[in-house]
Amino acid sequence: MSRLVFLLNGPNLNLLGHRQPDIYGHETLADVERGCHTLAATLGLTLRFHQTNREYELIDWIHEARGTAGAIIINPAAFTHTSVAILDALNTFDPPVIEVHISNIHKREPFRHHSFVSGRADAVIAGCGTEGYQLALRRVATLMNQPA
Ligand code: CA2
Repeated sequence: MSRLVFLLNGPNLNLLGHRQPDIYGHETLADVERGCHTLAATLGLTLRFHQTNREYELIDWIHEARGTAGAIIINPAAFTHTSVAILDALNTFDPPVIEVHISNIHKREPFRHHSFVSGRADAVIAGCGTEGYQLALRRVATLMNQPA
């Protein structure tokens, strides 16, 4: 299995660490990216880390991951709750998919309780803060190290 991992982030996550620290913490997305690259290296994974405010870019990266990546970790942000298109794209990707949310979406407004992406995800991590990304990387490494 390919040890390349796509870690994809959706809209407004570029503001991480700059607004609403009570919900999303003080780490910036650059901090998260740095930490994930460091951990990925120790786990023997190669990481492609992306963020976009555009739905189609997430879909294009999921398509790019097909045939090249061994896993996708995705925080689709608000698209979690709206995007059948992202679900459809993930359904074309066979290796593990892990959905990450920094906040516990189930403890928040009712409109955040439903995730289209969870219909495809092999695991969902929510409410662990930015540590959730690291937990997802560790889970990916575990899955990749399991015999086929
Ligand atoms: O908890 C999460 O990770 C979310 O995916 C974050 C999304 C939200 O729409 C989901 O319901 C849960 C929002 C991302 C916005 O990120 C910001 C970060 C800092 C300041 C403002 C927005």
